[in-house]
Amino acid sequence: MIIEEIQKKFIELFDVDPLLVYSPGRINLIGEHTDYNEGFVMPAAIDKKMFVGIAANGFSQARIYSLDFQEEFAFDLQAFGPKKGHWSNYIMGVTSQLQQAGYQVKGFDIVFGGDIPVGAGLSSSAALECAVGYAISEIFDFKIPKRSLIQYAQKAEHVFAGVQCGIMDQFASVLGKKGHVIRLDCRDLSYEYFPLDLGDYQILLVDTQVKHSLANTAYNRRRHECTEVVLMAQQNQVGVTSLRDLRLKDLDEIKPYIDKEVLGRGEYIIEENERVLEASKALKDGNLEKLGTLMYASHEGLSNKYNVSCPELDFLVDQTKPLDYVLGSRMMGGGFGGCTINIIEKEKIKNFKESIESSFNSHFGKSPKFYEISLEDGTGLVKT
Ligand code: GAF
Repeated sequence: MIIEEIQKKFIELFDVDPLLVYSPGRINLIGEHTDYNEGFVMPAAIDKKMFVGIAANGFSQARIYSLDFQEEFAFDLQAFGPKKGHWSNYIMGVTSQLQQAGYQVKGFDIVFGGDIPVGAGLSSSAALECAVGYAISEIFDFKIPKRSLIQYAQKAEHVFAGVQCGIMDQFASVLGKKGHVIRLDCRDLSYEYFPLDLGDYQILLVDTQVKHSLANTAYNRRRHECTEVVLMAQQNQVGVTSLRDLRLKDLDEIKPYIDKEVLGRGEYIIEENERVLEASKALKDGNLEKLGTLMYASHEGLSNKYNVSCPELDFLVDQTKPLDYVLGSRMMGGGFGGCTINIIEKEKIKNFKESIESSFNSHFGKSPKFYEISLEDGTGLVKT
């Protein structure tokens, strides 16, 4: 459907058939906010995707159309800069990174759209950045290595969107693998695929539909607080470059000198890194109960120590706790809204949805959304 819409709009606007590429959104099983602390994460690419139609246009201009916003935008490739709060930043940001890396980007036209809900914590922005980077690489035959593409997309987010994000989202979008989660070490970008065989269970996302307008500011602040802990620890210890290098006992030594809340950020990250490693072992052993317990502990830390949850997310996680058919639940992504990720018995999904819908509604006066997702391959060409 979306692909046909893109093709139709492209021909209407630019009179040629575009090359079509896609880049998926992502989930994250466990390992939240650890990526920018050189820690471990466990994301996967999903079957919700961003699609980009692209063609070279022979000018030195980029002309873009967003299907979702039904809006056109153009920029001159020799002179452009961030446009506060606008979707074009993701496209201009990647273009700028490619130019800085020495790629001679010529004029191009783009029509894009997708089915990744925006603001739900499923990384629609990373998917757009990765799709655009890959699409430009394809039409101009740049053959950009995947790892570089991931890094350009991340940097685009920093410079043009102003979010000092880690690398997890772009990595998962580009290197996702069907049926697998990725355990990524964000320190050296080494990774391992783990098949996700959930048997009678499946992943269900519940979307609070909450989008916090200050989420980006709070995200950048968390990043800064983590740096504060590291700087303090460096006074006592040599060889510390990130929270990844610290253990809980190291925090005892700096406790008297640091704000309690900031110290909590450090504790959470150290514990969450540990949980990702335990979760990989649980997955290898097929111990889904253990995985679920770790997910609940992750939420607890995100809510009470890292302070990135919100009442709606806490409510959704709490609702699952008495249910023996839900193995684990936690908020997912940057936080302050978006989705919870749940591991739930397939047969019980219908009942679960009905009961959560009604309790959420009577509590918050609105309905959540539910997404049953599958794990898919990362960025590529659309086969038509
Ligand atoms: C957002 C960021 F973009 C990621 O890099 C990551 O930090 C995540 O929040 C939290 O784990 O999605």
